[in-house]
Amino acid sequence: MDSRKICILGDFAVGKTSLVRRFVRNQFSDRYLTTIGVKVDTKVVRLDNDRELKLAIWDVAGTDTPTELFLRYTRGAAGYLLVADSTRADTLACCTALHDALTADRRAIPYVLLVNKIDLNQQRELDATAARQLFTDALDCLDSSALTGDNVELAFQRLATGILEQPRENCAGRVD
Ligand code: G3D
Ligand code: MG
Repeated sequence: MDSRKICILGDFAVGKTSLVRRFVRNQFSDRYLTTIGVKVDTKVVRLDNDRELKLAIWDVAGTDTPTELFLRYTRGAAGYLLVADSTRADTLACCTALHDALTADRRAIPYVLLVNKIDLNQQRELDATAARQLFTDALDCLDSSALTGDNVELAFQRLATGILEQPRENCAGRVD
């Protein structure tokens, strides 16, 4: 089966680890440690026309700024999820910094932007409509919630579809 590396990127505590947990195990937990080091989960996504793609999802702590470590860990990725927190508008600036660093480091690769924690509507400072103005080259900008599961599956599906639609010579991130 075709397999690709993807990364989940964004500022501290925006919900990266929670989104991966929701997607891979359909769980939400508020009792686990902040990610220490690298965690790689894999999951097979089923796309239209019965196509399948195995995603190796890299979730790494301490990559909220575009350091050398950040660039090293994203190398070989075929795509990424960029996550902001709807209750903290400033987390979008982090997404911009990470996106710009990645774009400068190599060819642009497909990504989906998520404005997460959309369930916290009383504290909302930001939504996907606002984010879309800034991230015009994103495959999609979606509001999401790792708590309710809103748009989590869809985000990974959109990314997987976008990766498979890449031209053949641009097949970064193969892990098979
Ligand atoms: P990170 O991996 O990006 O650092 P985490 O973020 O997944 O560790 O999540 C940080 C905190 O936000 C956690 O709370 C987690 O439960 C919460 N969280 C993540 N996603 C959502 C969401 O969609 N909705 C809500 N309401 N909370 C979310 P704690 O309290 O453990 O720090
Ligand atoms: Mg984490």
